[in-house]
Amino acid sequence: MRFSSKATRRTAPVFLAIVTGLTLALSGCGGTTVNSDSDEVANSGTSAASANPDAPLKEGLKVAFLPKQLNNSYFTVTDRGGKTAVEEYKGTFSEVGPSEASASSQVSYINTLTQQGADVIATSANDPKAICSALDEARSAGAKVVTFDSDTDADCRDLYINQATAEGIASTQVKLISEAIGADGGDIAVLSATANATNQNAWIELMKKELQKPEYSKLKLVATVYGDDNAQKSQQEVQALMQQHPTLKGIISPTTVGIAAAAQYLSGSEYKGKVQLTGLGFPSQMKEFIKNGTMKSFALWDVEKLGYLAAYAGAALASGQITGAEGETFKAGDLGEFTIGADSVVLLGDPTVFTADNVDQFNF
Ligand code: RAM
Repeated sequence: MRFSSKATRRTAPVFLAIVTGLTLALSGCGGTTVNSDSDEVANSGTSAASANPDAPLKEGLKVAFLPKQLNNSYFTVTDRGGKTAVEEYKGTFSEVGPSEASASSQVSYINTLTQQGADVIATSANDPKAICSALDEARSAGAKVVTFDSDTDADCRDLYINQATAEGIASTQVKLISEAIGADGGDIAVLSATANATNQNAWIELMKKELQKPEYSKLKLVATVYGDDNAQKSQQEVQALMQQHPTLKGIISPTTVGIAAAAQYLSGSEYKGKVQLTGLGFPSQMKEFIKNGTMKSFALWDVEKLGYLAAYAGAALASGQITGAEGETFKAGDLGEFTIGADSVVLLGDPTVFTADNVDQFNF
């Protein structure tokens, strides 16, 4: 047993209350109706009526994890969670992927997986559209496609496993930078991953909305730059930001690679403790920068559980337990039961905020 958290029943973001009610209603009548208001939920090409919640998980499933890029420790951890799950249900786990996170770098890997007859492809997409036709071919050949972390357009996959609501991720980061800078506010910038990343782009749009709230009227977003989830490029971008915006008061980096690179740069510079930094990072990587005064807080979710959940979702699809339709439920090993929400999205949980008070308590 790997995870200690209690079994929870999760649903998609905004629709929590509605979907919970709907789920109860649906389970009373077979539990497999597709929401006809949404074009996107009918994406699996499989009739919702064909789901058999009692079908056993198949053994011997070929499950491939295809991250944005291999040399990013975030995906080492998601994929480790995926491997644990696949071993639990006696499938064959593999991990393949590019060394850089450019838009189409995943296409050739998908094509190979299709040729090899993968049953499940679990992927964090570098671009919402660039891999869609390759995924279409994979699905036509019989593979189930689960996106996690960074989604494609909804009609390119069977399910998306969302780490936390995009609204929650965005509002948390804006709140943290605001608290770190203090009441006087000032100019801020975003150091993102790649310019095409579905997940970061969704968060940035929502951060912009959040910044329009009256309580953030003294914060002004002056630049968004892209480090491409490459440590060296991310540091160069921070350096350039500081040259172009000498009055900058804070940086939000919604990427584990970007925040670590920015912290490294700031901690060795004249800006340490003067230019605030927050975003999404690993406690194990970021705690030294909390302790040395470079930053005060940051956030993330349970990355290993994200991969574990994605692998179980893929097996539930490939075993016919679910089709990806809203309201269906499946069990994800130690994590318990999950309910599919609107747009075929499954929500892992809430982000955790790390500060000097708790950063030592986490081992990832
Ligand atoms: C990087 C990747 C990933 C993102 C995390 C927070 O590792 O861009 O997609 O979710 O940061």
